[in-house]
Amino acid sequence: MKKKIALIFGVTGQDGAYLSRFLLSKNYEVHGVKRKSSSLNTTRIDEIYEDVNSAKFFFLHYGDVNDGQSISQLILKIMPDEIYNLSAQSHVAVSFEMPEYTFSTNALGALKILETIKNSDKKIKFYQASTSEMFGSTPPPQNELSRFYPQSTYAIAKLAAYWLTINYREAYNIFACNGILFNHESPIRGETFITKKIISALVKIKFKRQDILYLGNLYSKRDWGHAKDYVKAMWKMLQQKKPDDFVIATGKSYTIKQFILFVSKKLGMKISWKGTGLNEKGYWNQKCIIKVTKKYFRPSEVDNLRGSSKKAKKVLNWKTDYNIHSLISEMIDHEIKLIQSQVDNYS
Ligand code: NAP
Ligand code: G4F
Repeated sequence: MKKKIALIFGVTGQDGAYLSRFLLSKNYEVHGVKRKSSSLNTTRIDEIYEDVNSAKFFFLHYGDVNDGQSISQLILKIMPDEIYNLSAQSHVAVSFEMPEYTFSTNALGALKILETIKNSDKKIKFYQASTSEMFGSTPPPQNELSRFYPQSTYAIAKLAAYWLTINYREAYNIFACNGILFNHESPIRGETFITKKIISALVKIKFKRQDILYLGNLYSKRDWGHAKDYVKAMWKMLQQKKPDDFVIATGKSYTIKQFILFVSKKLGMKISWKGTGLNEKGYWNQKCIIKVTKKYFRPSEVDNLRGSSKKAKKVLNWKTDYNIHSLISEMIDHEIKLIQSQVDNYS
């Protein structure tokens, strides 16, 4: 049987790496778009090349979604069956510092891909990486019918891409879907996102490689799942008879402080808290190891995200293999192995 061809924008990111592996396991030929960078940015997918079986069906191309002409040429050359647009300036806090770049990449990037699909002779299916951030200040539980009230340029740009996806589906009969994914994490999550930042720092503090962890708002709530479970939902959306939009979430949410508690318990570190607001501090073995700093607060915050994936469970038969505790354990094990390998390299 002829292999299906998938093209992934954002292949070098957390989800791009998991989705590549998943699609290769489903017998796809996978093409990924990577940006030109001055140093290596393919660490998350390097292993795929080292695997002789998957490397034969895995191809990388240079590209940037801000460069419409090259993106269009690439799509028309590869002529994929499915396109997954995972590319984004994906950090909410950074979008307050780089609003124009974020808007261009996250909104116009999707438009450039959709325009090419519209003008192509082939019926190319399209997945758009939409986000729970679009719900912003709408209280939980959030589902496909909840009101959008974004709180950052990141989320506003994603909302534009969300509506472009729906408009191109309705106006031009394109098989285009929005996956409205809540936070999902993994050992290969970017270092500056909260889960990875906390786990990496607490492991380093325990092994005496770091003294203090600086954080912002400890009281926002997030619904955290595992990226490995979430990329399966992306693929399932494109295998349906009709294109549609789906919320992907665990249905459980915790504050940042509760997340710290789960991690510290697994590490056998008893953290006690003193003070409030910017003076709140976390102590371990009588030493201050966590401090709150204004620097990491956002001009506007999304306080409470907890999604309902009833529709995805029913229509896609989407199931999860992980919960927050197995997610944290896997992330901790990964950080400990990293530290141990550094010790081995120097001994
Ligand atoms: P990520 O690790 O930050 O990956 C983002 C990817 O986009 C990277 O491969 C990055 O390349 C690429 N990229 C950035 N700017 C680009 C550009 N101008 N042209 C082409 N590629 C570009 O993000 P992720 O966690 O895997 O998330 C995947 C997608 O889902 C993102 O769109 C994100 O906004 C969205 N999302 C994520 C979550 C979550 O909790 N993880 C939840 C909802 C939605 P470099 O490696 O070169 O930087
Ligand atoms: O881990 P975060 O940076 O993720 P955030 O802002 O929820 O965005 C992530 O999830 C979205 C889906 O809901 C994606 F669309 C997006 O691409 C990204 O993957 O922050 C989580 C929470 C926030 O409330 C933030 O204010 O943690 C709070 N926080 C407190 N201190 C911090 C810090 N966040 C970061 N990154 N760093 C801190 O020091």
